[in-house]
This record gives sequence, structure tokens and C-alpha cells, in this order.
Amino acid sequence: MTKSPRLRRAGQVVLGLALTLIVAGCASNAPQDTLKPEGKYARQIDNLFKPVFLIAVVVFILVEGLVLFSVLKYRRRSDDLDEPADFPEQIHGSTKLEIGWTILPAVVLGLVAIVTIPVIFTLNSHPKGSMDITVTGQKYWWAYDYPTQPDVGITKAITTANELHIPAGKTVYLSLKSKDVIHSFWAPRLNGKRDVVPGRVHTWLLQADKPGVYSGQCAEFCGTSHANMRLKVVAHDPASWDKWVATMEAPLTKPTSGLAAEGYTLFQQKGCSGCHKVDGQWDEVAAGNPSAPNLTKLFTRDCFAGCIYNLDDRNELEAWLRNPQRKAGSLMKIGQLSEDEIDRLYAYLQTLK
Ligand code: HEC
Ligand SMILES: [Cu+2]
Repeated sequence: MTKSPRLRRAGQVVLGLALTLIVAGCASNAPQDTLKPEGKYARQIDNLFKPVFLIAVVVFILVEGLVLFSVLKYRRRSDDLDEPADFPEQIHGSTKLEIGWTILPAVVLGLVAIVTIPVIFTLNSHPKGSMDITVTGQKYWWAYDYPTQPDVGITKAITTANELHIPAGKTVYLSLKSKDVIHSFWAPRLNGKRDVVPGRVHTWLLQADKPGVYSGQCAEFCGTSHANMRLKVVAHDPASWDKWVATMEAPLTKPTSGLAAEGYTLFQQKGCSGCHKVDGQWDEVAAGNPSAPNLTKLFTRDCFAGCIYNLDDRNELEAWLRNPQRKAGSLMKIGQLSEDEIDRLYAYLQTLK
């Protein structure tokens, strides 16, 4: 029997696609690699995933191997095509086999359950000595509220957005809330995903072994800019943690002259202060407006608007003020600003650090 050219062609296409998929999963420096845990909770999941995956591979090879073996060995060959097909021996099952292939999978699943359940409990616990942060997911960015907790140096509540700062090594206990729809908080190298559901408070743990920046994202489709709802977790060594807390708690100085002072006035005239809080300067937002990132220490961050733009790049922020709809579905709605106004607002925003 010769294979038809069309069949061969289809085979090549399938093989090509499969190889492309495999190769696409091969990045060695992917920043959101769940298989490279960098904290104790992520590692617990990884330690579970690896053996369970191995078991699944063994089962797969066994089952598929038996299928292939039977198909090949007992297939109808060309030399018996002329004869009528023989019926195989007719039996009513084999009790031994039936019991065997019921018990064996049950035992395997039982073992998987025994190692999984303690991890589920650990991930849902509230460890002693952990620090608290409330995370609020909303279209399409993350807000973080740190209550006062002197044991980690926080003597005045801190509010920030998109970049979650934590001390390295410390266990962080997150309370996750949503303002609108279901989101999912996911920093793959620090822990698994946790849904963020309106009307509920879900908790989650994070811990990073070493100082560093760990990127993450919303992992539950939440609307047009779901893919633009990213986040960063910045883990600090003790000295830089203290410095971050001190910076976040230091009061702002209100600009009194120059472009920045004019920007300060514009911030209200253009309606910015109706949505954005700036502690000690604009403390009241207008009722009914969508909630917006607290801009108090904006210029201590690296990224903005769901961490998709770089704050170091002046052009990015100016482009944002020119058209906040460049992020699809953005809830920041403002009138057209002139370039002069943008310069003034930019000068004011720069004082927020
Ligand atoms: C209707 C409410 C609203 C008004 C008015 C508004 N903003 Fe926004 N702003 C938002 C929202 C919502 C976001 C977050 C958008 C996102 O990431 O999807 C945002 C994001 C920002 C950010 C990025 C902050 C961060 O950390 O991600 C800056 C800076 C900003 N706005 C400045 C301004 C300025 C300046 C004005 C006035 C010209 C203004 N906004 C007016 C709602 C508003
Ligand atoms: Cu989301």
C-alpha cells in the first residue's frame, strides 16, 4: 500500500505545527516562567506538579503504547483481505482485569490527593508573622493598600498602584478584592493564580526568596484591556525596603512656582482631581467617577497604566495624557489637552515622588 500524497502533505503540516508549538515554549529567559519558582509557595506547587506530571507521562505512555501495540499487531493485513473477517473470541469481560483497572487508577489518584491536600491548606493559611496587603483588581489596573504595621516599618498606611513592593524573604498575606468583574492575580514565579471576585475577599500568599522584580498579570479575561492588566512585584533587601517605606510615607511638597505650580492648578481644572487622589493635595474625588490610581508617589514607579508603559520615558506619559484611550477600554476619560497643558501637567506629576 502506498500513502496518498495528500495524506503525506497533511502529515507534514501537522508535524510542522507541532514542532512550532514546542519550539515556541522554549524561551530560556521568560520572565513569567511558572517552572522557575523563586519563592516557597511557588516551589510547593512546582514540587507537586513535577511528580504528578511524571505519573501522567508514565500513564500516557502505557495506555497509548498498548493502543498502538494492539492496533499494529492485530490490524487486518493485506494478505487476509480476501477472506471474511474472523470474529474474535466473544467474552463477557474479565473480572480480574476489571478490578485491576479500577483499583490501580484509584490508588494513583489517592496518592496524588494525599500529596496535594496539605499544599492546598498551606496556600490558604494565614501564617503567623506575615505582612498584610490589600489588592484591588479593577479595569484595568491593580491597587495596593498597605495598612499600618510597625513590625515591617509601616507606620502610616500606604496606597500605590501596579507595582507591588514587598520585603524579600517575608511572607506576604494578600486580601484580594475586585471593584468590577472577576480578575485573577498571578505572579507566576511567586505563587499560582488566585481569582479576584467582586463581593468576596480571597486571600493569597506571596514570598520571594531573593530581591528582584517578578512580573505578573491578570489571568482571568476581564474585558478589552485584559491583556494590558499587568503587574510587577518588586522584592527588596532590608535596606532598600526601609528606603521605599520612608519615601512612600514622606509628605509631598506642593509646588509653588513655575510650570509645576501651573500644572497643580490644571490638575483640578482639567478634572484629574475628580478621579485621582494625591495625598495631602487632592484628597476628595468626585462621587460616581471610576476609581483611578492614587498618584501620590507616581514618580517612584517604573511603569504605569497596568504596567504596560514605561514611566522613565517622558514620551509615554505625554502620549497617555494626549490620548488615554491608546490603552483600549481605558476608564480614563478626559477632554483634549493642549501641548502647553501637557507640559504643565507633566511638570506637576514629576513632583509626585
Ligand atoms: C474619569 C476618571 C479620570 C480622570 C478625569 C483622569 N484620570 Fe487618569 N486615570 C484614570 C484611570 C481609570 C487610570 C488607570 C487606567 C488603566 O490603567 O487602565 C488612570 C491612569 C492615569 C495615570 C497612570 C497612573 C498609574 O500609576 O498607572 C496617570 C499619570 C494619570 N491617569 C493622570 C491623569 C491626569 C494628569 C489627568 C487630568 C488631565 C487624569 N489622569 C484624569 C482615571 C481618570
Ligand atoms: Cu483583569
